[in-house]
Amino acid sequence: MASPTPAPCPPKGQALLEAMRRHLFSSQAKSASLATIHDHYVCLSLAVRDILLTSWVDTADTYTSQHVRTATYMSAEFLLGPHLENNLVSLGLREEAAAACEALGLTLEEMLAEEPEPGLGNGGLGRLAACFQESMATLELPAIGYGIRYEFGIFRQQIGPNGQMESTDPWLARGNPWEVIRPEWSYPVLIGGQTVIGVAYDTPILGYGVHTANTLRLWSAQAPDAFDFASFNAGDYTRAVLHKVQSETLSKVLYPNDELEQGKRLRLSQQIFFVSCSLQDMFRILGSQGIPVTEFHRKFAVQLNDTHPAIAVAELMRLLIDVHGVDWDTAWSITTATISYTNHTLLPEALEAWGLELFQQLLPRQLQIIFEINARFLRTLRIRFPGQPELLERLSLIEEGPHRKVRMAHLAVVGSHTVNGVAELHSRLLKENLFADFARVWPDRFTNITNGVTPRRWLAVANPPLAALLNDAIGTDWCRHLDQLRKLEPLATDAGFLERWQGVREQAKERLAATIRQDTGVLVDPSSLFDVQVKRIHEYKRQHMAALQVVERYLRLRAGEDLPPRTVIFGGKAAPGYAMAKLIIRLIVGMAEIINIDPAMDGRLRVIFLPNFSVKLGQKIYPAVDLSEQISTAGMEASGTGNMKMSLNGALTIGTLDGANIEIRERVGDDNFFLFGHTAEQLAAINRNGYHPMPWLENDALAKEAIDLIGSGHFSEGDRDLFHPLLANLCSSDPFRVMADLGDYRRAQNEVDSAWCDAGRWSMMSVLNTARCGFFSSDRSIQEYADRIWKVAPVPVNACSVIPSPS
Ligand code: NBX
Repeated sequence: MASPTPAPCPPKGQALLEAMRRHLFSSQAKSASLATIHDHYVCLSLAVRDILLTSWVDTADTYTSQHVRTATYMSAEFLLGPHLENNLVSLGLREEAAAACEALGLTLEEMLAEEPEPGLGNGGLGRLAACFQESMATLELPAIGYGIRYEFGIFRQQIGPNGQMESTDPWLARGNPWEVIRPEWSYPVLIGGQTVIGVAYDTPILGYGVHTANTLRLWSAQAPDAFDFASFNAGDYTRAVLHKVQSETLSKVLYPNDELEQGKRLRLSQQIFFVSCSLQDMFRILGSQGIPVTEFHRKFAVQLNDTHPAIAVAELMRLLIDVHGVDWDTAWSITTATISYTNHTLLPEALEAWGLELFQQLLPRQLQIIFEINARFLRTLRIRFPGQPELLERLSLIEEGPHRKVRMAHLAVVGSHTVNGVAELHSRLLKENLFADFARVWPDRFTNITNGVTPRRWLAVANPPLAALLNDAIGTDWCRHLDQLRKLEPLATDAGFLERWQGVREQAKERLAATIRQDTGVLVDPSSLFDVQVKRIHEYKRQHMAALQVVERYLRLRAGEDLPPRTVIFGGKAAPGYAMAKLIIRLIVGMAEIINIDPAMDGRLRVIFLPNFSVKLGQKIYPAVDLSEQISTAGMEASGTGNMKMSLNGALTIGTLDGANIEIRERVGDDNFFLFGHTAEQLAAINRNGYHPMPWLENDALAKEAIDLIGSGHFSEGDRDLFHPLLANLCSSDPFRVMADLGDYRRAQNEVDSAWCDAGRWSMMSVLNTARCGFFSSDRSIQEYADRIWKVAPVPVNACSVIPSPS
């Protein structure tokens, strides 16, 4: 007898639509008539989640059954950005989702706009961690990301007439469809004599075009008991819940400081909290697979994302010795075979050093272990470098003086087998300056791995028209093998292709112009040159130098010079306590106010400060950049990653020889990059002779005029005092050497103006930037970490789940 013909499998869009309808009932408990846009967003996310769950479950099964070697990435920050669109692209379901939305009378854009962004990071370091998670999954590497589930992420920034205003970011207020709580994986952490419990919340990180879905495991703090019965029964209700409140404060909020260490008690508590939970979780995994603890380093590689998790060196020792009964020497070889450390900054103010008193109060046992590590370390040094007490003092894990401190960077270097910087120049300067003494002791411990960014989020998701053009021109392989962009090179002189290229760029610029109008009320001309500097506001990044340049342009235009139309766009958050950074924002806002209403500037110059720069906003900005401003003082920007995102999307860079700019220029070619400024070596020489900005300024009439105009209150409603701290700083110490580079910066900007006037040539240079940027994929960075540091190999995941896929 013939078997009945199976029902035709509905197209995936239809399946998504059905799943959305089902979730409206079963998850949101609503009928269509009551459903809000947010309900629909949640339903779409849950429908997508249902699909990716099979990969997630299969991945966990595969890793568990094959006892795979696993890389773990420990980071206090993961600046993930929204999940929905990224997951749709990874699953190849974006169009299907758009169709499903349409069938419900919605648009996919509306859904995407509803998603709150998990802003669990400050800037570069946190975003790098997120790109790396995605690349590890795409490369099918067994990996776990470990961090903190902050209830409040990076503050929201609003811009008023007085500059930046901060408000909290309650990103979890309406729930989070992308995470799964794992109460069964909870661990106690003893901090200052009190126990806090860390509960795991897991988020799947999908690889692109593969069946792998790795886990990002973030810890949320809970009190061991909801309340203290003795106090409760005695009627003291506040006291009864005191410990609960104190404990849960631990994962409440992300510290909003970028590259500044404040030495706060809560911060050290956050560090030990997430590090201890993560290490205990690794021991649990070992145990569950029947692997002896002495094999820890064979099962796990642990990467420290800067020194925030450096306490892991002492904590792993403690767990091995105190909990698992391993002897010191074995524990030390396991620890140093497991841990490696990435440094992300040379700025001295970012170096973590914890006062001994605080350390003793909060983590007495870990401090004891640090002293023992130090004693043994100094003993070997005394033998190797006899009669050099200053060297020992410089290398010690403890900073001596009236306020003795634990140097976390030293702990990280001593406890690691490998230490890396994040771009060639940065890694060299680490060896020559910050870690020069350590490089003498262990020259082979130091290496470089240049940063990268994920082409999925930063090209496929952020710039669909460009992605479509690439697919059409060179095939679809670029998304997994970014080097394939090289195939574009011959097209850089193809008139037909250049026309399409320009069309794609215009679309992106129109889209950004619409966002600018919505967010600031200012109308900008999409055909003007979009000159963009978006990143954290910091003096070393020199947003004030770009601002001075804008004032100069304004003066030149007012004097009747003919310059091509520009829209200068700034964005970025200032740490709430960083007065100078906030003053820089205030200056840009003041300039924008005056310039944008000046009829003489109409059609020639616009200045925009886009509020609340974030991953989401970045996805709209990067594709629309003509000129990428990467103008940090040479030697100060460890790498930069915004520079890569912009160049990848076809922007030309104006930049100094700093961080990864150097490597970008090497690859895109010096004809396709506007270079200016002193090199790190030249600046070092200038510093040795004693730097003063005045001689530079005295020879520069235009710069003087610009500074005087700012000082006159022109951009501050007549207030001559407002910008005094900024101008006085520039004219006296000028710590970031703005005056030394300003003249050459102007020269390079003039070159930009002339190049822009030749639209055909500009497009060609734009294509070549994209074509030659393949190196800056985070897939390449992660491949290097996996091969050279972690020794972790890919483990492909096959679809093997017994749970049927809903489609
Ligand atoms: O890390 C950034 C660097 O400034 C960028 O150049 C680099 O591209 C990026 C990724 O490697 N650093 C960063 O975001 N933060 C810190 O380096 C940091 C260090 C210590 C600290 C706070 C922040 N206490």
